[in-house]
Amino acid sequence: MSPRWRTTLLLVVFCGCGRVGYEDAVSCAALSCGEHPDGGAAGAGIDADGDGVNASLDCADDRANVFPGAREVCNARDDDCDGDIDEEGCPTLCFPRLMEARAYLFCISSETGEAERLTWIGSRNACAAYGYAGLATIDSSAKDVWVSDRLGELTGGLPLLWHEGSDRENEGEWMRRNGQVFWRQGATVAGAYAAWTTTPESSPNASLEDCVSYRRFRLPGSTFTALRCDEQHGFICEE
Ligand SMILES: [Ca+2]
Ligand SMILES: [Ca+2]
Ligand SMILES: [Ca+2]
Repeated sequence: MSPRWRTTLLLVVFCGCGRVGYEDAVSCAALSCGEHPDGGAAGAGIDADGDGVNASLDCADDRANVFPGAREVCNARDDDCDGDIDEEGCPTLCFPRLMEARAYLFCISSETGEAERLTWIGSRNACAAYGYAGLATIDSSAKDVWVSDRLGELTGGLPLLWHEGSDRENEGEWMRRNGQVFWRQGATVAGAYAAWTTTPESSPNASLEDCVSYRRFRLPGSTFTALRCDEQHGFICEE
């Protein structure tokens, strides 16, 4: 029996939902429909992360997206508490890595092949489909170094990879999805982090190159390159 169907069956029994679809099973696990096998009402007792599952049944009571029956995301973690990590598999040539307990997914080319290449928006959407919040926010020197090191480990090449940031809305004002502006009219915004190889304004095509990509260089600090958003590349997701 596949892990997904094993999970579904477990949850149908577990919650008594009487439904068999995987999404139903997930919503069942989110306690739309019943009681836990300990006889307690759903959500009763200690539930530090507020995911509706008692600590006694939750393999990570400090993570609201981890509980029995949760979606198993490709993230180097056991999300559904069945003891197996990423048993549903990962997208082709996408590799999960953890930085300070936060998961990142590197979808890249490597010696063995190439991950799906997508536009910047397509990459954002793919990250969401893979269970991530969006593209990676590379907003510190420490994270830049960490990403560079992971790419050194994962690929011998220097692929261009989409990450978070664009000036699509206001030309010259580079913003991440969290609303943080990190570069404005030729200068790093105070307290923000930017690491351009060459500054976006210096390109003759600056008005067209509105999305930021990452390329590992010998030294972090010069890893950002502005590209046209409809170019197709690998990408880095962040939860
Ligand atoms: Ca949890
Ligand atoms: Ca699992
Ligand atoms: Ca997982």
